[in-house]
Amino acid sequence: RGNSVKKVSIIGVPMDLGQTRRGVDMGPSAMRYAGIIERLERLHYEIEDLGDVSIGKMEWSDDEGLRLNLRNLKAVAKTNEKLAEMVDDVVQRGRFPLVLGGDHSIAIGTLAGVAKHYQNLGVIWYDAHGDLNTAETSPSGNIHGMSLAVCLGLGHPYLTKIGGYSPKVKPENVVLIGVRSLDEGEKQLIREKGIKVYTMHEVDRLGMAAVMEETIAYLQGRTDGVHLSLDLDGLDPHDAPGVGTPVIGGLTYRESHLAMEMLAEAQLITSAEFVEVNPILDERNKTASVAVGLMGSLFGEKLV
Ligand code: Z70
Ligand code: MN
Ligand code: MN
Ligand code: MN
Repeated sequence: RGNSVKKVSIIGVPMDLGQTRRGVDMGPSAMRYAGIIERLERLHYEIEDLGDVSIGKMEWSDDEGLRLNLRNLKAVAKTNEKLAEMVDDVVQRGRFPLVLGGDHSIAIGTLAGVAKHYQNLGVIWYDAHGDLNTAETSPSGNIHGMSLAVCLGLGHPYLTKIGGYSPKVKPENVVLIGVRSLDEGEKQLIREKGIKVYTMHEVDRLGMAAVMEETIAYLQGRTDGVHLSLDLDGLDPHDAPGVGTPVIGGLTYRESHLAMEMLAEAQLITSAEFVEVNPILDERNKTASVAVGLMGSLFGEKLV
């Protein structure tokens, strides 16, 4: 299973409506420019680039969304519906979906397309944040801070019902890694649902090798596929400066490569997305290059 699938389909999602920093819609271009296709071809994958999903336009008078504390609700929902259909088709055709964001609200569509193909999909959420808010708990109204909650079935039906079913994942099949910024409602939800979380505290105590060994053993035993949702802000801003919400004290470049290499070795991952690359806030496309390097490791690149 997992990365043994040698056919990869790339989908760009130039979405910036799930938050308020413009520029993250250029993430897919930046990662293509940083050489993702050549990188995977060198590893002997057969690559198909499906181009970019078209994004609904921002409605400056999105009164309903704002009233509900769900900024750009309709456009975000519509885009994720299209993404879900594309991802569904990719999995149907026996290929590995590699989704390039875009802000993290796109995980709603990716998981809607992937999860219907599994009885027990696992999710690794590699992120400084939990993205476990609902409209009721969100301090910002930004849907990118709610996408994991939506996939657990919590939130507005426009979002939770994408793909025609809900929930997409069970809380016990989710592992969060790199967390260091949670809102009060998110902490409550984590406790309530018993979601497995490796905060920076655990990463520092155990070391990344042990965190990944535990994560892999845990998910291998209970899932029939695992989606990797990697938010570049999980990394320290020193290594990944081009993100909308940098949080000091994050995972290093080296820890992140180790994590990807261990996932590759375990052949655990069946779909992946790399999100929140914002070239406007970046330094000479560093963050996109780091993202592409991590994809290289995830897909089995080795030094020797
Ligand atoms: C905060 C919120 C968030 C990403 C920031 C931030 C959420 N918890 N997610 N950057 N990727 O607004 O809900
Ligand atoms: Mn835009
Ligand atoms: Mn996120
Ligand atoms: Mn984040």
